[in-house]
Amino acid sequence: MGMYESSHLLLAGSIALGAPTPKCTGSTFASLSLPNINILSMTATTAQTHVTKLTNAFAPTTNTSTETCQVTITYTHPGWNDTINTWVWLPTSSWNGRFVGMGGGGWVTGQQIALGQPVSQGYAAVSTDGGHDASASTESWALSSEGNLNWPLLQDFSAVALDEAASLGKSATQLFYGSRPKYSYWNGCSTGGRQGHMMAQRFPTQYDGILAAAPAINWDKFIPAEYWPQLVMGLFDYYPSACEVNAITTFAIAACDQLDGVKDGIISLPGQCKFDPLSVVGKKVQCSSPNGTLKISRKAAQFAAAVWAGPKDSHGEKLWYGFNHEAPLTSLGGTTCTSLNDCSPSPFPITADWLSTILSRNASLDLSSLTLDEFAHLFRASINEFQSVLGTRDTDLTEFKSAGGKMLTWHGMKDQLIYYNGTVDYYTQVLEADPDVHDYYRFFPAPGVEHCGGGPGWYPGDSFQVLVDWVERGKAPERLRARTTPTATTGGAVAPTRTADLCPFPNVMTYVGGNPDRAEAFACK
Ligand SMILES: *[C@@H]1O[C@H](CO)[C@@H](O)[C@H](O)[C@H]1NC(C)=O
Ligand SMILES: *[C@@H]1O[C@H](CO)[C@@H](O)[C@H](O)[C@H]1NC(C)=O
Ligand SMILES: *[C@@H]1O[C@H](CO)[C@@H](O)[C@H](O)[C@H]1NC(C)=O
Ligand SMILES: *[C@@H]1O[C@H](CO)[C@@H](O)[C@H](O)[C@H]1NC(C)=O
Ligand SMILES: *[C@@H]1O[C@H](CO)[C@@H](O)[C@H](O)[C@H]1NC(C)=O
Ligand SMILES: [Ca+2]
Repeated sequence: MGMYESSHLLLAGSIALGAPTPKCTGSTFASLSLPNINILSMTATTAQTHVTKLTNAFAPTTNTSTETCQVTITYTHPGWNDTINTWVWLPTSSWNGRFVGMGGGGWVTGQQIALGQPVSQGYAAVSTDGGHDASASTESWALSSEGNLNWPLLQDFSAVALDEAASLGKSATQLFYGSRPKYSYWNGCSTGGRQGHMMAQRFPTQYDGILAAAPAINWDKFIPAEYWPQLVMGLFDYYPSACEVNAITTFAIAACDQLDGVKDGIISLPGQCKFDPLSVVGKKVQCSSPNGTLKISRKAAQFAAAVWAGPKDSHGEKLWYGFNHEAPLTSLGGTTCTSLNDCSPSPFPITADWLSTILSRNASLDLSSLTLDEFAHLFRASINEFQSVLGTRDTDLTEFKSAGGKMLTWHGMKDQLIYYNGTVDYYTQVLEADPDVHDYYRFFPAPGVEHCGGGPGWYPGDSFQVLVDWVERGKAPERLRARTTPTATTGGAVAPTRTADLCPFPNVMTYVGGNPDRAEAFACK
């Protein structure tokens, strides 16, 4: 943090020297343009940006109020009938000379609200709605009329608006401060992680550094695969309560916890866990809301085994990965219950929308009677129609490498929404294509961490600053410092914060002895 502060002052000082006071008016930005767009409107207003919520990599230690020039650019691609809002926020004083693009989540391309934190840290920042509002239903924007996909908006969400946001944002930054950003970064998790990979793959010169966590790459495969737990319940005609499913997960963690050498509720070596859920059939479990006692059923055990194994078609052909044993199964395998033995399906909305609205072009399609063959058919349609649109898995990063880019990815092994092995799969293929990938793209598995955070594991909260140091000081992260969340409780007591250094894949964070709350107890092997 100390080094960061001094570089911050240095850059701000060098830019302030002799520069005129920037004016936050429409005329300052009047020359903004791109050859393929029509700007419909543009506003620039000065406002105070208040940041109180301490989230993500930019978490400030105190509440901040930053005078900001907030620019909103509304534009269309002629002939596409789309309307995109792109927001550029520029701190009026103490700009740190850097620019950052902020990613979205789920179906959300990006939101203005994401810009507060980077602005409070001196960054010029951009985000875009990609042509659809964050709160809009999938049907309302992804279908242009009944039975017809809105392909332009899907392309905007996938890639097009992201590239333009970077170009417009950097130009606006230059027009405001009189110089281009010295360094440009991407910061995103989930959809934001996919977007970061998209930038590296398709627009390799836009960002010098990319933080792309728990990436929603392989979208064409993992999104339909997210429906698998619901399909399995339908095929078994058994809808287990969250209590029953979570109890099986708890048994699995208990059985495999020690395999990594430390009994801490985390499975750091997932490949070694051979827990058989049938071994806990008949075990009694105490439940609350709904209250009662149940015995683990054979069907619930088979459900867990099928979800851990991952989706397969009726010939037993593997379609995608399953979950690690420590990942909660109730986010995708959700049910709503009136009592312990009266539950109904509650699919995760993104995968349900994907199968109905996107793949079947019918938002009201009834998925509850989907057969295995129909599911496999939709899965293949998803690959055929969307791999090039949203798959985001070009494994040739040569251009990003030549441009001098650096990309940092981490993924929680307890991720309950995006199958962790999909990131392993992608990184392994990039590594096969270029044995030197380590020089510019590193992937850090995070044991015990859920989707983009949460869980008992070690969260790498300093990742963004680590990336900045890699880009600007050539300080490549050999390990990634991470900490457990102090609010995690064990037996009602506040658990101590544990520190560890995550290891770059394919190295494995390995317990070597000593106090397992301290980083020295682990090595990368
Ligand atoms: C920060 O702002 C929040 C929300 O306005 C407020 O509840 C909190 O007390 C503030 N904290 C400090 C340290 O000022
Ligand atoms: C353009 O999109 C709007 C909704 O944003 C819609 O009302 C209008 O019919 C569309 N026009 C054409 C020509 O498709
Ligand atoms: C994930 O991949 C590893 C090998 O890389 C394998 O051991 C493990 O079984 C896979 N897990 C799932 C859930 O597919
Ligand atoms: C469930 O049990 C808790 C305490 O064990 C109790 O407070 C609650 O009222 C019960 N709820 C129902 C619906 O019985
Ligand atoms: C959409 O699905 C619903 C429910 O299955 C069906 O009634 C309707 O005809 C379908 N619409 C189209 C356009 O196929
Ligand atoms: Ca353990």
